[in-house]
Amino acid sequence: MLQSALMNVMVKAARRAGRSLKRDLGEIENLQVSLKGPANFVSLADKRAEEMLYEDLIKARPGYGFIGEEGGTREGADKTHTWIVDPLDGTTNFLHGIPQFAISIGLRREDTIIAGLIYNPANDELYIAERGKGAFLNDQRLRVAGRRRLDDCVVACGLPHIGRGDHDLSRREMTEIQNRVAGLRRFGAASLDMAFVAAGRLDGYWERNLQAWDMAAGAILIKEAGGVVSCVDGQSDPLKTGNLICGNEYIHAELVKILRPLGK
Ligand code: 2AM
Ligand code: CA
Repeated sequence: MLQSALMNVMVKAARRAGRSLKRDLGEIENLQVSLKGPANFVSLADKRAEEMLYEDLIKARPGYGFIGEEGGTREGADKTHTWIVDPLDGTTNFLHGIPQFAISIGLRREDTIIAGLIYNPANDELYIAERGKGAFLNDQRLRVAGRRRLDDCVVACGLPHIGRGDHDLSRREMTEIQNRVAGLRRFGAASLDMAFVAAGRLDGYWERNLQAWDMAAGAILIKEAGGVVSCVDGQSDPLKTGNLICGNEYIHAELVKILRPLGK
């Protein structure tokens, strides 16, 4: 297991915010949500979780910057370190009582992610990674899957929903990949899809129009598990472009080969 002062801070923060999300999930399941309706309730749940994470992370590392999905960017005195946080990734799943959502915490130093954590409070799966120290699920060291042939692979994607993204492009991508793989999945929480790639459960995953906080922690998990993360062009940093392909080196290359020409 990975033990460091930094990771202890991250794990403690995630577990506290996770307890809050889990309590709120219970409310959703009972459908006893506020008069304003479940969507409003969920946005309260993630704001509350983000404030807890902000409090704990900034208390432990005063001066670090903080980028959160809910509260935007908060600058710190230390310009080299920034927390990149999604307090509730997989919001739509959460809203529907589907237990596939997570807290995602990345720590960036200069331009490099140096630590990452993804925590699903619904099933208590905790994924952590630190640069040069490996990636872990609970106590277990992670390694990406070793498959080399797409037709043996289970691959996940994201799908744009109403009013977002390029639906035609997404359908073309799905058609191409569907024809080539053993199984295509759509789970709906980007951070957990990346965690599943790191854990070798998924052989690959791609999605467009993501944000840095969806991917920061997942990117270091996959790299520390021996996998490859890039933008759809096969090279650029997905945290900068918002579109992502990941997998082991073979499956990543196969996905890039199929998907890159379609986006043009
Ligand atoms: P969210 O649940 O925190 O919004 C769904 O395909 C995945 O994409 C989720 O991880 C979702 O994160 C993420 N995502 C990022 N930006 C999105 C957007 N503009 N619309 C829908 N999902 C988005
Ligand atoms: Ca998200």
